[in-house]
Amino acid sequence: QNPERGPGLAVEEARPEVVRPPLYQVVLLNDDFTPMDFVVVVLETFFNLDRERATQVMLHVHTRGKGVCGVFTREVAETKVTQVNEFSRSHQHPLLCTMEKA
Ligand code: TYC
Repeated sequence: QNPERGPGLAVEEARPEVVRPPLYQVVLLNDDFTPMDFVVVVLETFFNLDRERATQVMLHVHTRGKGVCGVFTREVAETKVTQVNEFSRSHQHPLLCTMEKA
């Protein structure tokens, strides 16, 4: 018997428990040296943005100082940050990528 559920619901129903993982914004920082074209390539390559959206995000970062590339679970965000920073360094650009809890 289950009085909490009112009449006609004597049987215990399984209530699927949904747990949402914490999300993290992956953020790109502006600098004075990284070429705009390189930043667009980074956004296309690692964040699957099309050229138009990548250009918008790059210009936002250029004018505002930083901008969100995407929102991911912690491990995915950490991987993106590492990949972008290693890619930038391997091309001798100072471009920096970080993450913030969303
Ligand atoms: N500010 C850079 C320039 O004028 C372009 C740039 C944009 C660099 C976004 C980094 O995350 C960045 N060449």
